[in-house]
Amino acid sequence: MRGIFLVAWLALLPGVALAGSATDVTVQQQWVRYLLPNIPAGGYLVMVNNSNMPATLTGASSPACSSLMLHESMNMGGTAMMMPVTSVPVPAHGQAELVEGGYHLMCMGPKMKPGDKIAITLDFGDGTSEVVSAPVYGAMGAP
Ligand SMILES: [Cu+2]
Repeated sequence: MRGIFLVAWLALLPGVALAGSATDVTVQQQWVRYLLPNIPAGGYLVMVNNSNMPATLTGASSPACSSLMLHESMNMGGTAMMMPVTSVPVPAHGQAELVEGGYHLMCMGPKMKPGDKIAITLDFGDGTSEVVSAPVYGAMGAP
């Protein structure tokens, strides 16, 4: 009896550990701006952290991009620039926005057209990932 009880208890452990560390981030308002095949497409969205643990976006990928990078736009001595970043923090019970002029996704080699919906996988620091479907708009953004 005792042996069976121990095995059952151990089997529960991974589930308990997972529940304690799972990212509880809701992704909203996702969309992609597509210009031309040889111009990287920008990806924008809002991440809402519903938990009391800080979360971190650590990467992204999409079958519609040869690579999908995390970027941050900044102003360096009056010149607008963008730099790759390794992560974007999402504070506990807070949110992080990927927007024009701030953190954003950069889709290199975009294979899409306005009107499409592309799948974007967002990877988080706790090892979880989330797939969202993002509508593709043209230069003017949402119609
Ligand atoms: Cu960029």
